[in-house]
Amino acid sequence: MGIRYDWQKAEIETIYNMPLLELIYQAASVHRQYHDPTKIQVCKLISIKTGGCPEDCSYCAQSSRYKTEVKAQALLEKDTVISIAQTAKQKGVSRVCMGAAWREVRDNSQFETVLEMVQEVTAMGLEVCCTLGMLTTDQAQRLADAGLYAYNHNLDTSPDYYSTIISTRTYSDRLNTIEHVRQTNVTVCSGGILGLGETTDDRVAMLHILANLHPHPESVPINILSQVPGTPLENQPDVPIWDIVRMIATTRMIMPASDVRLSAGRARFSQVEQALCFMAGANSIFSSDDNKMLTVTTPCPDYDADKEMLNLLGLEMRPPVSREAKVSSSPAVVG
Ligand code: SAM
Ligand code: DTB
Ligand code: SF4
Repeated sequence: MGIRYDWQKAEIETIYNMPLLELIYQAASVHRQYHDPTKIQVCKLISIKTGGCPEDCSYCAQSSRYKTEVKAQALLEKDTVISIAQTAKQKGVSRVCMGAAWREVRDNSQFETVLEMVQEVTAMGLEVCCTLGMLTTDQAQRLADAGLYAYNHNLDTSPDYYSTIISTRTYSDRLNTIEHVRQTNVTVCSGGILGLGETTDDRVAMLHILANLHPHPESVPINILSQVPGTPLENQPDVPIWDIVRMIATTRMIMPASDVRLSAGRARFSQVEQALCFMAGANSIFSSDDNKMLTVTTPCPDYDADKEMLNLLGLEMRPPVSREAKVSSSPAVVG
């Protein structure tokens, strides 16, 4: 079956609710048609600007509205970012994702510094991703000119549930930024979070929107809520592993050529649980050397521990590709 952009919500719901082992089997089969199943993309997150964000995302440690452990910091120095990227490269990481706790990109000297960071880390032969909040087409083009490989901007949940989680921007704002990135040759990274108190219907509705974007986002992060003390969602129950496996497998089935990233929340899972996620079609992870995702509130497994796990499972770290090679070869952006 080819790549489809006309998924009906009911079809996605049927896939999500399939008997679990059948779902994993089908997703594993689709995975093998579009990807080398022995390769896992390993990414490193760098929080280039931490905390003090004016948005009110109910899950986030970096919102200035909530009293969390995170202290607001200035933009990191370029050399600090380069040095973290160098260590990551030595460890076999192929993608570096720079995150800023901004509502939107502004045309100021900080943006100029970010553009230099993008240029220099790209020149090291790494794929660079940025997640800086909302941006205009012009700003997206400047990032593209600096060599940016991907832009991350998550839909997070369904349109109906969105305003329960975030009141300072709308779903359309999110879709608009994704559209602005699409007007350049930067690839799109967009997914969501499980564990916000959403229903299965919300999860399916989010996947429905992602799977009808044409082309599909080249990468789809599946985050699992890391309950941050001080945020409105601090007391949410843990998402069961089976929901995560279902979500990954469904994502793999409906966006077969995209990378599916087992993102925040992975640290809580055993090697056996993670192996199930890889079998269900996850082919990307974040790994670190400072035991954190973006902030201290969300642990991230260690480079060496991850290498050991990948070895054990017969998996290898995927090397970086250039944006031009990806754009011309990927079935996700053809047709
Ligand atoms: N400020 C930018 C934005 O919101 O697009 C970029 C950074 S933001 C931290 C990127 C994504 O991280 C969010 O969209 C959300 O999916 C995820 N995230 C943030 N806090 C999280 C948490 N506590 N647990 C799980 N995922 C989280
Ligand atoms: C994404 O979807 N997940 C990453 C990345 N994109 C930027 C972020 C996870 C954040 C975890 C929360 C924290 O570390 O505070
Ligand atoms: Fe700000 Fe992004 Fe956190 Fe929302 S998720 S509060 S926009 S850093």
